[in-house]
Amino acid sequence: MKKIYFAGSIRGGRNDNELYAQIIVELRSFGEVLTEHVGYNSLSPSGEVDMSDQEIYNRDMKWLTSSDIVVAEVSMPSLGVGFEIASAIGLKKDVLCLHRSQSGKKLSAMISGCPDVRVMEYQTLDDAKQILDEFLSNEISG
Ligand code: 6K6
Repeated sequence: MKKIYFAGSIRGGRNDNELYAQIIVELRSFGEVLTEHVGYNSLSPSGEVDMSDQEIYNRDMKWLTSSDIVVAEVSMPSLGVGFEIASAIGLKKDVLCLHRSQSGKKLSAMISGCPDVRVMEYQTLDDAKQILDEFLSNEISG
């Protein structure tokens, strides 16, 4: 079973967390999603968790290293997601970035201009699902 690392904004802002949860449901049909908590409603930017930032970093980097595929929803700008994308590139992972065209924010040129990531614009959840199906079917068969 492929391991999928899903990245989405946490301290960058939680406006899209329901969307993340729906993307995670879709990702589950292609493999094991290591970072399901990114979609949790209960995870607020200021919410308390029983882990230090250092523990979170160490755990997430371990998961990122062990993953086969990285999918990031990048409509809500997040330093952590940008860091994860750059780290994933360094680790030679295949990275798909999903950006919602109507988010009102233009994607950072450091992501959209990067030749090592696939960036896909989408409008609806159905569009996103179709993009994921295409990307992940190729990944899984390839
Ligand atoms: C405590 C309070 C709120 O959230 C927490 C727990 N924090 C995190 N737990 C798990 N993963 C995290 C946490 N903070 C950041 N990450 C990772 O960075 C996730 O994998 C996200 O993809 C990304 C979000 O970065 P920020 O900069 O938006 O927080």
